[in-house]
Amino acid sequence: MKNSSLPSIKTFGTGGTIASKGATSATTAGYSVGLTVDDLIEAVPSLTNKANLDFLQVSNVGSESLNYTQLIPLYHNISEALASDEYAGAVVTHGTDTMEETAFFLDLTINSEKPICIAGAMRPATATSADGPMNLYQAVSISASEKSLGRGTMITMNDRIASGFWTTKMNANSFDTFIADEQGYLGYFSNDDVGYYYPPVKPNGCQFFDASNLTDASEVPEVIILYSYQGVNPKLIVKAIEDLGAKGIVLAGSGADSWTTTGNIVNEEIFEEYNIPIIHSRRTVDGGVPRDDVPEWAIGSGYLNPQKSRILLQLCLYSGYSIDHISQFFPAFTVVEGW
Ligand code: DAS
Repeated sequence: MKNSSLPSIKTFGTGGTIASKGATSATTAGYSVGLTVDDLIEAVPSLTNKANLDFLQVSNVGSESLNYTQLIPLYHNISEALASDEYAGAVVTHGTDTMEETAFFLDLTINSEKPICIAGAMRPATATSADGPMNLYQAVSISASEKSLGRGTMITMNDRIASGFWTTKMNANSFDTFIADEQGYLGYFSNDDVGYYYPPVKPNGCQFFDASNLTDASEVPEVIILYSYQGVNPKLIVKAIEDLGAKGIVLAGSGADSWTTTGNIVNEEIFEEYNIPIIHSRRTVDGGVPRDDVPEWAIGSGYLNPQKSRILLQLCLYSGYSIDHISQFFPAFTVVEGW
């Protein structure tokens, strides 16, 4: 029975460590997904003081196994929930490994002022001091708060509220792993209070893509990320396009995006032959790609890391945009008018 004085929040389960069980209470690695979203909600009785919760299990896997096959239904289900008067916001429980990709995708495609909070955990539910229950509690509280309107998709873990657009998983093991070092946090959760450092604002470069007609993963063009290292094989790009059907390439270049001299020659030849967008991003964890570092036929990713650049490029290609048009969607490192 719903409490009419509380907002209703729809919670979507996708799997991840937050829904995982280990062999002992000391197990913090080598566990597997074994709980459903209703188990997670049931484990936090105080949620009933915050919101009326409905839930839907969209998938139940580690986030490394997620792709558009799960993301598309997740997108449609969230869009539908937020479009109805019934729900004030949405929460997604998710593995942390690719959480930033789902957050980025939803931030670009969900057309709603209502909040979406994605929460996960670094310890399985069976571990001593598991972080999942508090992260879920905070995510529901944040999505249920009117202060969260107009802030897009957020990642909420470890008392911090972070932008789904910018935030990256920085540490493979520690609780405090979701960080946007350059852009900072949006807010905090402290002693049952939601607080924001700024009024609602969308990040520069956060454009809306209409995915309402997107129904199948096969409709999303293939974009492949190539990773730089000393002696990287310059022909990988050829394989990616000719054998694997890539319609766009993201380079995770060294430093601020450098690629080998031979590789740059092959890349330019490939660009001339196939006329597909080649985005220069960086393998470094943070920082931007300066405009002047990027060959004139290529596109710099700005501050976007390779995995976020891939999603943005896929949405641009899905929307049928030209290369010139696509280049305008990538946030420039050099601040220009309109940014
Ligand atoms: N199991 C990994 C995942 O689902 C890690 C995690 O959730 O923390 O992403």
